[in-house]
Amino acid sequence: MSAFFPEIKDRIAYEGPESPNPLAYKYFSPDREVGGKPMAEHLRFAVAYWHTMQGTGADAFGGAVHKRTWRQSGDPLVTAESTLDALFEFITKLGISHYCFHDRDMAPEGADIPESNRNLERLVRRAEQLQKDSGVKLLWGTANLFSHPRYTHGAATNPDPLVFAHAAAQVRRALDATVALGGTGYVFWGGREGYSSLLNTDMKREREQLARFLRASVEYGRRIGFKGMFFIEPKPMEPTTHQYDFDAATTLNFLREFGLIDDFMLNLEANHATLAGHSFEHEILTASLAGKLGSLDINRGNPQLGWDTDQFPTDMHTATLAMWVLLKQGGLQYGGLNFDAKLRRGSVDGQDLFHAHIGGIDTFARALLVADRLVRTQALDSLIEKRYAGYDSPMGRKIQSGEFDLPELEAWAVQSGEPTLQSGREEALENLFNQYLYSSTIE
Ligand code: XUL
Ligand code: CO
Repeated sequence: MSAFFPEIKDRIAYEGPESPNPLAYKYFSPDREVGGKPMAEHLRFAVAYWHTMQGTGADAFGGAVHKRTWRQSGDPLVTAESTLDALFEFITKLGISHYCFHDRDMAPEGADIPESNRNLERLVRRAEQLQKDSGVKLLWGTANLFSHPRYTHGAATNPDPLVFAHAAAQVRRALDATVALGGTGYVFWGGREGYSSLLNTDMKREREQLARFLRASVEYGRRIGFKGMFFIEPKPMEPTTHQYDFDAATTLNFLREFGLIDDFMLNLEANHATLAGHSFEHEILTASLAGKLGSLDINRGNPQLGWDTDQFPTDMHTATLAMWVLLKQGGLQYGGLNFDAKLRRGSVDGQDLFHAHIGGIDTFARALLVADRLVRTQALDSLIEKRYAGYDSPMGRKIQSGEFDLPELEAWAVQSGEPTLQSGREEALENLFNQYLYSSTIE
């Protein structure tokens, strides 16, 4: 060990909320029991291969500024191997359990499909060994169907069937890799599945193609013994103007429309939610109510910037509401909390990767503790329930059961007169929520 992060000597440890050590956890204490299971099991944190290991700090205005020792070789396969080794050193030193990858993160694309497949198989074998040695697990795999120039006009939704076939070939092998590495999930993020102009787009066809592609992928995955869950990750825009998987509600509708609803759950990303004009918790609850909350990408956007900045999460408010919904649905059976977050361009040191992940891990660890207390005390739930107490009256029950007609309700309204306007107590509830958020009781 300590080949790539020599400045981090030991595994990051829990030192409690008052520790002055920036390289220690203040709240993440993996074995601490929360609601009957260890904290680490609730959270199942995953490092995102692409941002954490391959991030360069490049943006639309300038190239790579993050130099990393694991990408010094001129040979792409040697670089891929040292990147994989560095990933496992990083996760082990962080003391968390999982990672997520795209096929092309793990292994470089070859000159043709067979060479790409050989590259991936070679790296998957190495990952299998590293997983065995370290105990680190794969949360989910996916295929990068958006970076290569052939996917400029989409992958499954491309007007050219040969592009569709290339995408199918990639998903086939990415599924093979996910199964070999024991992933509990497989993600489809729409990448370039969307359009920028209706002047050149047959939207009906493209949505049907996407559905057919997903159907075939599920069939293949099940055929090779994939026992995990297929996830779709909604995003409203970027790279295309109109992404087909706009948000949770749009994606659920798509899955129902094409008979795919039983085969998929959603992987929801915080920054994608805000781009769609929603809060993260709105998206999470929308999926949860449909029984489709599968996994989370826990980055965040920036209120001043209107694009997918993929920053590390530090906002306790959002994280707590997310964990609150998650606990109430009994956790995530197949998923976990994948960072999908990258360092700011100016954070050039390898050590910054530790600070970023430690902050995100502690944010969600504390959020879990607060959410658990909210669930146990029912502080908010009992008030919400009270707000709807009128439905416990005889007529309220009738309405809930659906056994009423409009004239009957009119007669009741005439007889009862004008309803009393009740306060929603929003400000008082915000104060109560803050009291929980900042309470030291949970520590
Ligand atoms: C893109 C995004 C992806 C997916 C996996 O915005 O979130 O990284 O999570 O392809
Ligand atoms: Co994501």
